[in-house]
Amino acid sequence: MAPAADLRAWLNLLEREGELVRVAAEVDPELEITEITDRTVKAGGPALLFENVKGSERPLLINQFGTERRMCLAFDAPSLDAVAERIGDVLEMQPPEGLVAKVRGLQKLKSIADSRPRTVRRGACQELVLTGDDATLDALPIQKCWPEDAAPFITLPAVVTHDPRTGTRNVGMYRMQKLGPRATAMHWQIHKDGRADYLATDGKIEVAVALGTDPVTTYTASAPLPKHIDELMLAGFLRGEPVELVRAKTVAIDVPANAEIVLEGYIDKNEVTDEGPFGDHTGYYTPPEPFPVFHLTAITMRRDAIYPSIVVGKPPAEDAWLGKASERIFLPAIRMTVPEIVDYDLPVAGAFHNCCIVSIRKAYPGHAQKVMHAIWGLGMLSLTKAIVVVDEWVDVHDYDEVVFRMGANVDPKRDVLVTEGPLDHLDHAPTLQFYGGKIGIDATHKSPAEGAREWPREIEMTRETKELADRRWDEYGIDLDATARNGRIRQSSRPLRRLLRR
Ligand SMILES: Cc1cc2nc3c(=O)[nH]c(=O)nc-3n(C[C@H](O)[C@H](O)[C@H](O)COP(=O)(O)O)c2cc1C
Ligand SMILES: [Mn+2]
Repeated sequence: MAPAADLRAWLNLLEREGELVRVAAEVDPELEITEITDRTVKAGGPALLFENVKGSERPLLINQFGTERRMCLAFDAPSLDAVAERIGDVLEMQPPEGLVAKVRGLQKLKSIADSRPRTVRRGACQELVLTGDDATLDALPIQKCWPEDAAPFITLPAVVTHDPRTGTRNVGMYRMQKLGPRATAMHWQIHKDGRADYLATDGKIEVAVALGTDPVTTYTASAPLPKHIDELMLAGFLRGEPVELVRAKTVAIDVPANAEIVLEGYIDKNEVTDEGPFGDHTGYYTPPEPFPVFHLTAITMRRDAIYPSIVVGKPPAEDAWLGKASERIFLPAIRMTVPEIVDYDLPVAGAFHNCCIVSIRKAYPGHAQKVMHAIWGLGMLSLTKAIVVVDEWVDVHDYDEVVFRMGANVDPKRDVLVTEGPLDHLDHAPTLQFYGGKIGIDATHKSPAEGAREWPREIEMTRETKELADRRWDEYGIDLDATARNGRIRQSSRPLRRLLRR
């Protein structure tokens, strides 16, 4: 088995796994689909294929990534950590010793070599080629997600550009507000690679937008890779086979051949428009702000193309698991530069950039502060507003335990670092946009070298007594569920808990 080759194969898989519901009833892409999807996502429900969307011939797919199980199915992996391990294996390659290690090393090298996208002559994404007045966004069931949204927004695009200086390809997920039948805004935030390609351009930059690729390729458009790394390489590596590309019809850009729909066009450096308001993944409306304008030159698509969408809003929303996938997949790369990091967690409720809990193998005074500064210097993690550092034995995914350590181990005067730096484009809390305060909380055990008194010992029952109680439990006649019996507090079954459980 390998990850689904295209959206069709993915839908078949979801259907076989009981993970897809086809909705035949007519639904409105204005607000109604959001309400249905939001309820379904928050209940951990299935992917939805709306076959009859008011005002459009095209079906709309949503909630394909809404649960951990579906995210794992997308990667054809037993867990997201297993996906990360495959990357860790390659990153931590050592010169092989012995024949078996050499053969294995060669296989790993081959898997990297095979990740590079491959160009092909024909692609299903070009079964229909619409140019001029025939190319109209009115044909697509674009959602207006929230009541105060300025217009309908394309929410799950893979936007392809090339750096005009180096030619390097970039693929990113940036929402596109519909401005008319042949124009959208392009929400390139200031920290993003797509924005950098645009800023480096004189005059016009060509843009292609793939909608409805295989799930791994769609995911990689959201992955926070360094600028010089092509997202489609990562997609090829994670798929175990190269992404196939065809040359677009009206721009000099290669596009994923398996896409359902491709929008081709250009952006003029000097043309901006007010984008928004948009009900954002912060849980608030992002107010209008100038962004570039994308002009459509062609739409190509499959004859019976399916339009993919996603709704963001108050967390947890469907993007939770796209974010969790990045959290897991990037851990090996983070460990390459900060090896003392054991694990980290970006709480869904913290919209990913608001909070980072990190566990470390603490080795010297000030080590927690060192790791805070490292995170504030690492790629998109640099935008993190609050960092909590705990010791290696603390489960960063268990928020009760993290709060316990924050309460038990922190002297706010000694252990809280307040500093400042770049913040997320969408963060409305800081006084200035893009720049403001950051907080680091050191919840590790402290030593006298850090100004603490002698640290007390944690309570632990003896092994013998635990084994005794295990052996005798039935004799006591106390009926507890298995997790509580192991001494762990039973977790509540609220949907958010379920979403966060791994
Ligand atoms: C559903 C979804 C919507 C997103 N919308 C935007 C957006 O409108 N603008 C933006 O800059 N980033 C957006 N992002 C985040 C980017 O896709 C992400 O930062 C990605 O790494 C950008 O690619 P780049 O690093 O090549 O610029 C979105 C992510 C998801 C999952
Ligand atoms: Mn990029």
